Amino acid sequence: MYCVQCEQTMRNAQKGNGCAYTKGMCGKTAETSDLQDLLIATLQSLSTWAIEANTLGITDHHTNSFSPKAFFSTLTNVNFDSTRIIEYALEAITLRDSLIKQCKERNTSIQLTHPLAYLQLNGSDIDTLQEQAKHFSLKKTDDTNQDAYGLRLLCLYGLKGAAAYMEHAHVLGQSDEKVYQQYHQLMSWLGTNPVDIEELLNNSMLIGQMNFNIMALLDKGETENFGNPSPTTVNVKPIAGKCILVSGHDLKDLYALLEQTQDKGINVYTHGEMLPAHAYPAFQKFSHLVGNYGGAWQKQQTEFANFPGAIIMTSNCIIDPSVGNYQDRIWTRSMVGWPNVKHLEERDFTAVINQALSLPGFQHTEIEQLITIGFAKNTLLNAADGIIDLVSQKKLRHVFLVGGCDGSHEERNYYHDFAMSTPQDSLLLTLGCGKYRFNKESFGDIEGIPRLLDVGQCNDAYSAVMLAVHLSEKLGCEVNDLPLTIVLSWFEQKAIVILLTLLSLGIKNIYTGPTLPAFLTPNLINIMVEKFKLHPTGDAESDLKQILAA
Ligand code: FSO
Ligand code: SF4
Repeated sequence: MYCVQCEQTMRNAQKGNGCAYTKGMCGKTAETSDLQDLLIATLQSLSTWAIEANTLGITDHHTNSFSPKAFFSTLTNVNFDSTRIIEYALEAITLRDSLIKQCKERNTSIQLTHPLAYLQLNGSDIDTLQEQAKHFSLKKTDDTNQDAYGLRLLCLYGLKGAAAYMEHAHVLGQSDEKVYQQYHQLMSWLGTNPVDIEELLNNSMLIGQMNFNIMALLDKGETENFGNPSPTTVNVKPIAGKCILVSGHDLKDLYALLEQTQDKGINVYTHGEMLPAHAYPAFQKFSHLVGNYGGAWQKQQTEFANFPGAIIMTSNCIIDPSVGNYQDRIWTRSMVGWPNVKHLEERDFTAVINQALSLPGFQHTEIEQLITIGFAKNTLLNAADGIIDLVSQKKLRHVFLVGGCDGSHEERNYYHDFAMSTPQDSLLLTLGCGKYRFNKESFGDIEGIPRLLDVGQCNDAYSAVMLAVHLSEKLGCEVNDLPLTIVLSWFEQKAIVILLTLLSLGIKNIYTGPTLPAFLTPNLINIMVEKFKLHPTGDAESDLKQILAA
């Protein structure tokens, strides 16, 4: 196996970075990791023919939407089940062959030279396919061009993040043929192992720009389906009664579950990235959506173990449930998978509901603790004039966006320390699961505006960008001239594509950590620092001083 896609990857100065033995730090086995490499090659083959089919006037929405969903299964902490990865690979080849057939019907002499155009799987059993997968390993073989290799990985992981957001948008009824075509172009191009540094850098920016359009689609999907979020208080303590916990990013799953649990005597709790649901009007009609439980994903092995009901993982991040012995109480949905954990392909939650009714539920109601969320695009844009007033009255010095992913490493306390040290005359926007480092602390307010503004999920970075663009338009300046600093914590590939999106928008002086991606060479890091004025995070206090002094 070779995987270097996330922040917690193994780092070794002598042997090189990356999880490369029998199991990754996340628990992904060599078998699943290898099969995921093979799946990516099949998807690149599929994309190659999707482009060709498009030029011949053939568009297949099922094929277009299948690819990002299958690709999503290869992100960190999504799918650890080898049999499901094989199913996706087999489906990719079936869809690809169907496209070849349709293309040949329109152009009998069609012949492609792409190295993956005619990729065939050597069988359908795990051992044979794992053997075949070795030919598609992401392990670097060409030591003479490490920069190109690092950039290929940057593009691959950025594309993975974009694919995840495409799937989230698609679930909410949003897709765009132009985006699908751009995605296929980039997937197919990457399958040729490009080496030109400039082309790789340019295409990494294209991936970022594409993702901006995808995040706009996702925002549209969320608000058209569920309304515009507004500031809302959420209880973060348990209430006595039967219970179901819903984690991940898929609001549609949560909505379906709430409909199916109405009048069943079950309290539903959000976990992790599902927290923003409470702020949408469509969810506020459900009185049995009672609160939010637990912290960020890395705490699930103890928090899920102590949750006395059923648990649904609608997307990332799942980790080994056997550690907390709750593998019988956790259910996966969509592209999520864990071996021998029950999987729901459809939104019929009957079995989960019956299980929750058979489990004890919380025995006591704890004293309520409320947090405030719901500062997404509309609310932020409406607050823009007030923010400008506060700046002109010198009551607001700086706006920080401290967000992204959380993780288990201790260095991530940086984000807590940074947030807690921000001065009283500053606002603190946050999003993603990184906020759990500080979202239960008190930050006070400035003239009635809470200092801590929870924008939503990681993809709601779109809302924060729109606020920045809106403020710069109103003030007649560049986004980079605003008293605004982004402090990003990255863990997995969604965060990589958000970083690429911000860089492609020309946003400079982003602080990012807690460590830099292990797949970037020192030379590439220098390019990032010089070209984009990217700052690796250091010490919270010094970074804050440096930002405020600038
Ligand atoms: Fe977190 Fe996991 Fe949103 Fe990520 S739950 S780490 S960037 O998958 O998706 O913030
Ligand atoms: Fe290692 Fe991260 Fe890959 Fe898991 S996802 S195998 S922890 S690099």
